[in-house]
Amino acid sequence: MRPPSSSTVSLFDVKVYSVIYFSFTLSSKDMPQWHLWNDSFYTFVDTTEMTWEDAANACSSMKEGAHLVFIESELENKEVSRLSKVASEGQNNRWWIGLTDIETEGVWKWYNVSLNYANWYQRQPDNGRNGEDCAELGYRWSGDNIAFWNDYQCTEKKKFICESGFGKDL
Ligand SMILES: [Ca+2]
Ligand SMILES: [Ca+2]
Repeated sequence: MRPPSSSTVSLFDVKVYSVIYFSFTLSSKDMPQWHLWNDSFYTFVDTTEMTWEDAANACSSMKEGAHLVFIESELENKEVSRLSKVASEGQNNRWWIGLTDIETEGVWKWYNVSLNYANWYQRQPDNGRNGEDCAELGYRWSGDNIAFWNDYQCTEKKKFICESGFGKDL
Protein backbone atom coordinates (compact mmCIF):
# COMPACT_ATOMS: atom_id res chain seq x y z
CA MET A 1 0.00 0.00 0.00
CA ARG A 2 1.26 3.49 -0.76
CA PRO A 3 1.79 5.88 2.15
CA PRO A 4 -0.99 8.34 2.95
CA SER A 5 -0.49 11.75 1.42
CA SER A 6 -3.27 14.32 1.48
CA SER A 7 -4.94 12.67 4.47
CA THR A 8 -2.00 13.10 6.86
CA VAL A 9 -3.82 15.56 9.07
CA SER A 10 -6.88 13.33 9.32
CA LEU A 11 -4.74 10.29 10.07
CA PHE A 12 -2.97 12.22 12.79
CA ASP A 13 -6.28 13.20 14.33
CA VAL A 14 -7.51 9.62 14.24
CA LYS A 15 -4.32 8.40 15.89
CA VAL A 16 -4.53 10.95 18.69
CA TYR A 17 -8.15 10.08 19.34
CA SER A 18 -7.38 6.39 19.65
CA VAL A 19 -4.48 6.98 22.03
CA ILE A 20 -6.69 9.14 24.21
CA TYR A 21 -9.46 6.58 24.08
CA PHE A 22 -7.33 3.81 25.47
CA SER A 23 -6.38 5.98 28.42
CA PHE A 24 -9.93 6.79 29.43
CA THR A 25 -13.40 6.82 27.95
CA LEU A 26 -14.53 9.87 26.05
CA SER A 27 -18.02 11.09 25.43
CA SER A 28 -17.46 13.92 22.95
CA LYS A 29 -19.24 13.24 19.69
CA ASP A 30 -16.17 14.40 17.78
CA MET A 31 -14.09 11.52 19.11
CA PRO A 32 -14.50 8.07 17.53
CA GLN A 33 -15.92 5.66 20.06
CA TRP A 34 -15.06 1.96 20.08
CA HIS A 35 -18.13 -0.25 20.45
CA LEU A 36 -17.62 -3.74 21.84
CA TRP A 37 -19.69 -6.58 20.40
CA ASN A 38 -18.95 -10.30 20.38
CA ASP A 39 -15.16 -10.14 20.85
CA SER A 40 -14.60 -7.22 18.49
CA PHE A 41 -14.37 -3.46 18.83
CA TYR A 42 -15.90 -1.34 16.08
CA THR A 43 -15.41 2.33 15.41
CA PHE A 44 -17.32 4.42 12.88
CA VAL A 45 -15.22 7.23 11.44
CA ASP A 46 -17.59 9.90 10.18
CA THR A 47 -15.51 12.99 10.95
CA THR A 48 -13.48 12.53 7.77
CA GLU A 49 -13.81 10.74 4.43
CA MET A 50 -11.06 8.80 2.68
CA THR A 51 -10.38 6.55 -0.30
CA TRP A 52 -10.72 2.84 0.49
CA GLU A 53 -6.94 2.38 0.68
CA ASP A 54 -6.36 5.42 2.90
CA ALA A 55 -9.22 4.26 5.14
CA ALA A 56 -7.59 0.81 5.43
CA ASN A 57 -4.32 2.51 6.43
CA ALA A 58 -6.11 4.75 8.91
CA CYS A 59 -7.68 1.72 10.62
CA SER A 60 -4.34 -0.06 10.99
CA SER A 61 -2.72 3.10 12.35
CA MET A 62 -5.32 3.36 15.12
CA LYS A 63 -4.41 0.13 16.83
CA GLU A 64 -2.25 -2.87 16.02
CA GLY A 65 -4.34 -5.50 14.25
CA ALA A 66 -7.20 -3.09 13.44
CA HIS A 67 -8.57 -3.19 9.90
CA LEU A 68 -11.59 -2.10 7.86
CA VAL A 69 -14.50 -4.09 9.25
CA PHE A 70 -15.04 -7.72 8.17
CA ILE A 71 -18.75 -8.63 8.32
CA GLU A 72 -18.94 -12.39 8.38
CA SER A 73 -22.53 -13.21 9.36
CA GLU A 74 -26.08 -11.92 9.15
CA LEU A 75 -25.96 -11.22 12.88
CA GLU A 76 -22.79 -9.18 12.56
CA ASN A 77 -24.28 -7.21 9.65
CA LYS A 78 -27.35 -6.49 11.75
CA GLU A 79 -25.22 -5.28 14.66
CA VAL A 80 -22.87 -3.19 12.51
CA SER A 81 -25.95 -1.64 10.83
CA ARG A 82 -27.42 -0.80 14.22
CA LEU A 83 -24.17 0.61 15.63
CA SER A 84 -23.59 2.71 12.52
CA LYS A 85 -26.92 4.42 13.10
CA VAL A 86 -26.10 4.96 16.78
CA ALA A 87 -22.69 6.40 15.82
CA SER A 88 -24.17 8.79 13.27
CA GLU A 89 -27.17 9.80 15.37
CA GLY A 90 -29.79 7.94 13.38
CA GLN A 91 -28.53 8.80 9.90
CA ASN A 92 -28.26 6.23 7.13
CA ASN A 93 -24.65 6.81 6.14
CA ARG A 94 -22.49 4.99 3.60
CA TRP A 95 -19.25 3.47 4.87
CA TRP A 96 -16.27 1.65 3.43
CA ILE A 97 -15.94 -1.92 4.70
CA GLY A 98 -12.97 -4.28 4.29
CA LEU A 99 -14.30 -6.10 1.23
CA THR A 100 -12.61 -5.85 -2.17
CA ASP A 101 -12.24 -7.66 -5.50
CA ILE A 102 -9.24 -5.58 -6.53
CA GLU A 103 -6.97 -8.64 -6.79
CA THR A 104 -9.23 -10.70 -9.08
CA GLU A 105 -12.32 -9.14 -10.63
CA GLY A 106 -15.45 -10.81 -9.24
CA VAL A 107 -13.65 -12.63 -6.41
CA TRP A 108 -14.59 -10.73 -3.27
CA LYS A 109 -12.46 -11.05 -0.15
CA TRP A 110 -12.12 -9.48 3.30
CA TYR A 111 -8.56 -8.38 2.49
CA ASN A 112 -7.32 -11.94 1.86
CA VAL A 113 -10.08 -13.85 3.71
CA SER A 114 -12.70 -15.62 1.56
CA LEU A 115 -16.26 -14.30 1.46
CA ASN A 116 -18.92 -16.60 2.94
CA TYR A 117 -21.71 -14.21 3.89
CA ALA A 118 -22.79 -11.14 1.89
CA ASN A 119 -25.68 -8.68 1.94
CA TRP A 120 -25.44 -7.05 -1.48
CA TYR A 121 -28.28 -4.83 -2.66
CA GLN A 122 -30.22 -6.16 -5.64
CA ARG A 123 -28.17 -6.23 -8.87
CA GLN A 124 -24.96 -5.55 -6.92
CA PRO A 125 -22.05 -5.99 -7.19
CA ASP A 126 -22.22 -4.68 -10.77
CA ASN A 127 -18.61 -3.50 -11.29
CA GLY A 128 -20.23 -0.34 -12.67
CA ARG A 129 -18.71 2.52 -14.63
CA ASN A 130 -14.96 2.03 -15.10
CA GLY A 131 -14.80 -0.69 -12.46
CA GLU A 132 -15.91 -0.91 -8.86
CA ASP A 133 -13.62 -2.97 -6.67
CA CYS A 134 -14.37 -1.83 -3.10
CA ALA A 135 -17.50 -2.46 -1.02
CA GLU A 136 -19.58 0.03 0.94
CA LEU A 137 -22.19 -0.66 3.59
CA GLY A 138 -25.34 1.46 3.63
CA TYR A 139 -25.93 1.97 -0.10
CA ARG A 140 -29.55 1.14 0.66
CA TRP A 141 -31.35 0.21 3.89
CA SER A 142 -34.15 -2.25 4.55
CA GLY A 143 -37.33 -1.19 6.34
CA ASP A 144 -35.99 -2.71 9.55
CA ASN A 145 -32.69 -0.82 9.39
CA ILE A 146 -30.42 -3.47 7.90
CA ALA A 147 -27.75 -2.01 5.61
CA PHE A 148 -27.22 -3.41 2.12
CA TRP A 149 -23.87 -3.44 0.37
CA ASN A 150 -22.71 -2.11 -2.98
CA ASP A 151 -19.46 -2.10 -4.91
CA TYR A 152 -18.07 1.34 -5.66
CA GLN A 153 -14.98 3.03 -7.06
CA CYS A 154 -12.14 2.64 -4.52
CA THR A 155 -10.88 6.18 -5.15
CA GLU A 156 -14.11 7.72 -3.88
CA LYS A 157 -13.81 9.25 -0.39
CA LYS A 158 -16.19 7.82 2.19
CA LYS A 159 -16.72 7.43 5.89
CA PHE A 160 -15.42 4.06 7.12
CA ILE A 161 -15.74 1.41 9.80
CA CYS A 162 -12.75 -0.14 11.58
CA GLU A 163 -12.72 -3.38 13.57
CA SER A 164 -10.24 -4.60 16.12
CA GLY A 165 -10.26 -8.04 17.72
CA PHE A 166 -10.70 -8.21 21.47
CA GLY A 167 -8.42 -10.66 23.20
CA LYS A 168 -7.27 -12.25 19.96
CA ASP A 169 -4.95 -11.39 17.10
CA LEU A 170 -6.56 -10.66 13.77
CA1 LIG B 1 -15.06 -5.22 -9.27
CA1 LIG C 1 -22.01 -1.02 -7.76
